[in-house]
Amino acid sequence: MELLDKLVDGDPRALARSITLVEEGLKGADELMRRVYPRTGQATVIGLTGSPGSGKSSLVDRLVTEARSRDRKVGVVAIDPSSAFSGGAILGDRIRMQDHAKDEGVFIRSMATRGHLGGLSRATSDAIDLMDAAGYDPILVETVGVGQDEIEVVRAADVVAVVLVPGMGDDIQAIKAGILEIADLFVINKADRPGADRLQAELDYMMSLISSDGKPKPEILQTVAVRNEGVKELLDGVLRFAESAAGRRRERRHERAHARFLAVLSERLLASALTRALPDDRLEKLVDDLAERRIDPYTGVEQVMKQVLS
Ligand SMILES: Nc1nc2c(ncn2[C@@H]2O[C@H](COP(=O)(O)OP(=O)(O)O)[C@@H](O)[C@H]2O)c(=O)[nH]1
Ligand SMILES: [Mg+2]
Repeated sequence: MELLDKLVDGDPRALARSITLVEEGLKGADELMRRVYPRTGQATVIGLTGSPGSGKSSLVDRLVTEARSRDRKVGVVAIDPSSAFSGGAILGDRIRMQDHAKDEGVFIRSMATRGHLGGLSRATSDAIDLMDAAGYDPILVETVGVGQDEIEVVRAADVVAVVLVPGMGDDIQAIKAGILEIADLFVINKADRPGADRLQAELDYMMSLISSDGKPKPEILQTVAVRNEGVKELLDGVLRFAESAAGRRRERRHERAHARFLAVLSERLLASALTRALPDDRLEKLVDDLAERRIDPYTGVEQVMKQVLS
């Protein structure tokens, strides 16, 4: 398979084409993934999450430069929250990332959250695998910490860094509990602003209340992305965690494989239900029947399942 050979050779165009092929589920995608999969599992996957504007893209940009200075090829997956409010942020990302555009050792890919029918984590995992097979390591995944889908995506990383900013004061109570739980490491970015130490103390206290289940307390690091301060330490910190016993690399990969399999299975089952049992306007008609109470969802699904499994 020519595409695979080029991909493994590290040809960025082949990588870009492969990701599109798989993301859109085009002909040859399954075969490609079948061949790629045994070559994956090499790269360290670093997830960065946090509120919009906390400086994730700025940090990713600096981390890329730092990793490049260590002679590593770096992959970046940026999950675009496809909503109006972030339009500006994404534009900013593009401009920032242009510095790396001519560097063949850096591969950046954005993925939209929309249009995946719940398959965002599947598509992201595939993109990560393809980058991995092409020799990119580490792979950075940036996503806003909202929505179940995006949390799934970042959870699948070997190490998850949650980015916070000072000046939130008592609002720290308002940080979504789910986000705190997935943190392997906290980054207080914009530490040039007042309140970084106070936030660190609050986080420290909060984590001492939460993490009593034998899990070590997440490390807290301060950074100033715009001045490249703390970035080296951040890269060291995440890599150290990913390699450590606390990183539970095997366990995490097991969890990831489990979630991945179920994601592919459900995506395929859904697609097959839609094409085999509910083609054309059959879904619309069924929905009408449901809305008008002519049929209940369970009976509807049972009928569809019969056709899918027949
Ligand atoms: N003062 C200060 N501003 C920062 C820092 N890091 C990022 N910013 C700014 O915060 C804004 C949002 O950054 P961005 O990286 O796009 O955040 P993202 O939405 O989390 O990806 C930009 O205007 C950055 O220049 C920092 O350490 N200190
Ligand atoms: Mg961003």
